[in-house]
Amino acid sequence: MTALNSHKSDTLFDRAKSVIPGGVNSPVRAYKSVGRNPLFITKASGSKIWDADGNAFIDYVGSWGPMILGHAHHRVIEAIRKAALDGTSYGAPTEYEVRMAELICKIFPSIDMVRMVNSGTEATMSAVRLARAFTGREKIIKFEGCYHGHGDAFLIKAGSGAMTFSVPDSPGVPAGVAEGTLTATFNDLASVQALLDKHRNSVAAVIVEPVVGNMGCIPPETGFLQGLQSACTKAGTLLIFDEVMTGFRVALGGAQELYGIKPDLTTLGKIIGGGLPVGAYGGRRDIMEMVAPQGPMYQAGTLSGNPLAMVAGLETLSAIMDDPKFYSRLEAKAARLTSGLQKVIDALWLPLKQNRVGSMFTLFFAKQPVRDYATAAASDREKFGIFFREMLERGIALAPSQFEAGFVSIAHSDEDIDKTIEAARQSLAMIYR
Ligand code: KE4
Repeated sequence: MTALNSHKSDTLFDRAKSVIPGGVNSPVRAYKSVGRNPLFITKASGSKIWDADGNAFIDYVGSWGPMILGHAHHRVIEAIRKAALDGTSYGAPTEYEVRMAELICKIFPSIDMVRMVNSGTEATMSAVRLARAFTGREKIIKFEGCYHGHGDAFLIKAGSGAMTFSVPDSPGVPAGVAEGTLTATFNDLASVQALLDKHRNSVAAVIVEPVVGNMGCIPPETGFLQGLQSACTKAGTLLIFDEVMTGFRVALGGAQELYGIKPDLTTLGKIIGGGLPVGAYGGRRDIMEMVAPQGPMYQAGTLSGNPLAMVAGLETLSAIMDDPKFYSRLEAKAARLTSGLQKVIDALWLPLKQNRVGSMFTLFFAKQPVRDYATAAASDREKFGIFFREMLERGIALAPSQFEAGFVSIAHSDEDIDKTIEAARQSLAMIYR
């Protein structure tokens, strides 16, 4: 393969590193775990992105989830353009926020009220504070390898970039905060029950990625989510579904629609901002009424419910809902990809495993099925890095970490997908020759 010309990206990265920690504004973008400099992107459209050197790639990062329609969808761009002519932020309520809240409450039966914030991290931090305020309890249970943003309480055995860079327990988190976070094993109900029994009446909430994206994609095993819900109900502990990634992704109503669960609180983000900064938390009315100014639990944000983010999200959801076959079409695209990859794996007898839920997927360089942190962590990161680089050389931009999910958008064509499968066949044949 001819080496990718990335001269302009490399130059930009050198400049960036002298003024931005690690040269990036979010660690996983640095490509550190895949052994090359990051590409600096100049534009994107549909399923494609272009870097500073003019190289085009079929993109499976999709801004880490928001780009379910594909990049620069004309309806979203036009909505932002029009709204921007009326100003970019008022620091005052707008009708857009009411429409977004009404739409979320309509789509998610478990959500009676919702508060908009500016990121998934803000959403999960606020949801946990609210659970503690509502229950009067202090501890929370999360799952090893799950990632809920960079709030102190969550950087305990965290996934995503924290897992990628092996800093699952970040320095700077006070011991007192760390003590408040208990960790269980995903897909292992007994590990949850043991903690609830040991810390009886002191666990405010269990927070879970109902379909994990941040160890790579890991689906819940049959009965796991239902078991979580009943264990929480019995213990008087709130169940928080972190659907920042899965909301509107694995189904319009997220994982809770897919698996028939009504969590007490839900966090959302990504898709509901259409690519602009957004997050949200919502749930049972009796809980949400504790949030200021209606109740005593304080949470605020200068740009919460920003009009441009609202219109981008509203137009994204409207475009999805205008197509009654949207999710079946998206499923067919993702299934085409992973069944094509499976044919390559089987033909070459490769020790690789795939997980997929809807349009979230991960190819694990693992000999055993990946069902939790330990089986994910056993993946061959070095081989993944080589695979990532080989795919990039062939015009395919995967998520730059073994511990991230990839995303198929409605804009990915059969041609894109078939090209991806062929690139994977060539790359894997080279790695395992
Ligand atoms: P943000 O604060 O990054 O908007 O959202 C945090 C978050 C919360 N919950 C879940 C389930 C998430 O996946 C995320 C963020 N996802 C990562 C991708 N794994 C964002 C990418 C990044 O950190 O740059």
